Amino acid sequence: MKVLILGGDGYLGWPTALRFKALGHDVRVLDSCVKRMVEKSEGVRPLVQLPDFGERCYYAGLDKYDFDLTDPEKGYGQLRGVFKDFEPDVIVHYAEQPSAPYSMKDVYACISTQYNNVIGTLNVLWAMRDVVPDAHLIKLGTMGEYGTPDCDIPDGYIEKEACGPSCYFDDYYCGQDPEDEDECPMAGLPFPKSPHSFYHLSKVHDSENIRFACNVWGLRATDLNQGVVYGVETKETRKDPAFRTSFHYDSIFGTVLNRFCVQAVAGHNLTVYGHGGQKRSFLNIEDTLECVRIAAENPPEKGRMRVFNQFTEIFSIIELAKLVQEEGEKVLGRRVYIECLNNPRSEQEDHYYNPSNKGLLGLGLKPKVLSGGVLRGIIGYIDRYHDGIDKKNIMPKVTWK
Ligand code: USQ
Repeated sequence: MKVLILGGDGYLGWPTALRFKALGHDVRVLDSCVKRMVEKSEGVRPLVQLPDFGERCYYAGLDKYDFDLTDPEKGYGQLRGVFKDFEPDVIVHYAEQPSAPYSMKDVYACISTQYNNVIGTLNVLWAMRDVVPDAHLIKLGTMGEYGTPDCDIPDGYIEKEACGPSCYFDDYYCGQDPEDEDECPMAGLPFPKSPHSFYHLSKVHDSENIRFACNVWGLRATDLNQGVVYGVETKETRKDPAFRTSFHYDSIFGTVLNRFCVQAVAGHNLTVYGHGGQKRSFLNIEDTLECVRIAAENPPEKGRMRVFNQFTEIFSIIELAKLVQEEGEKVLGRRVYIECLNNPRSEQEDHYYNPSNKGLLGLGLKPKVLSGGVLRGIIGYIDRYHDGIDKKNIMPKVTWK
């Protein structure tokens, strides 16, 4: 397959490119490196310094494009040129601003997040329509699109089994008695969204735009609603120091489990926001690559935006902190402390949470779970680079209020 990775310089885009190349596919990567610029302006950096984008592509033998696909004058035209030149079968789209706290920082960061994410995706959709209408778009969405509703969360669309006592709508919406066991008359409609940041909202807007483009232009797409990713390396990034990926632990770009592992190594209290009862879905970085591979090898039919919830396990934040505390004390040979901070975000801390991931499991995903030495491996890796930890970027600085 010809695989084009948009956002190929990032935490997930880079190892995805290496994985598809290792599988024997023809891979090219595109990135504007805007994330590296934002890191500088925010005063944060990855744990381990990386070669620049051109160098790492050269070492890895990957052809690259480095322009901004949101550029108002040239973005769309350049993307059309890439599609004409390479004619990708699969376009994996990671080229988005990935941080919820960044999007909540101020009006400029919020607008640049939504502009970058929504406009970038629109350029991809239009260029696909015009040049490669049969290609398969694999778009990274987020589990945060759904929020934490008081009901089960299906793979993107309301299922016919949604009717019955646990129905989340009342008869005001669908005209059906909620006690009825009949098929849900709203089956097939997108599941309602209730995201908890302007970043997560940008992904909701993307999903709607992609679904519309599939409906009216007959494109095909997979929207991967991904949970919180953790992990430091993959089979391919381990092979050469130049292949390492961009691992963040700061309060802007670091995700929670990665942050807790770094905090344990740095001798910092683990920063649980609120009392930590909030539950999230998680997956290992290896499983991100695996899910994208599975999606690529099993494309949907034309005219359809398929949705998969992409995660393997569910934890509350306090559960995770306790796991890191326990494993950290064993690996590091000293006490690890947990601190419950005033929650800087606006989110429910006690809630029902039962999302489905049956779509990807049904296509053969074999989850790599957190137990069984995975945490030990992550903490051990971080400990080797503990000199690179910048402790002043650990505490949260952005609040939602
Ligand atoms: N949290 C803490 N302490 C911390 C950091 C986070 O308690 O030091 C809590 C947050 O309050 C939140 C949860 O951990 O309840 C997850 O926060 P996060 O920063 O790990 O994840 P989030 O901001 O939701 O975003 C991340 C990625 C994003 C992806 C999303 C998947 O940055 O790109 O889309 O995870 S999900 O969370 O399922 O929407």
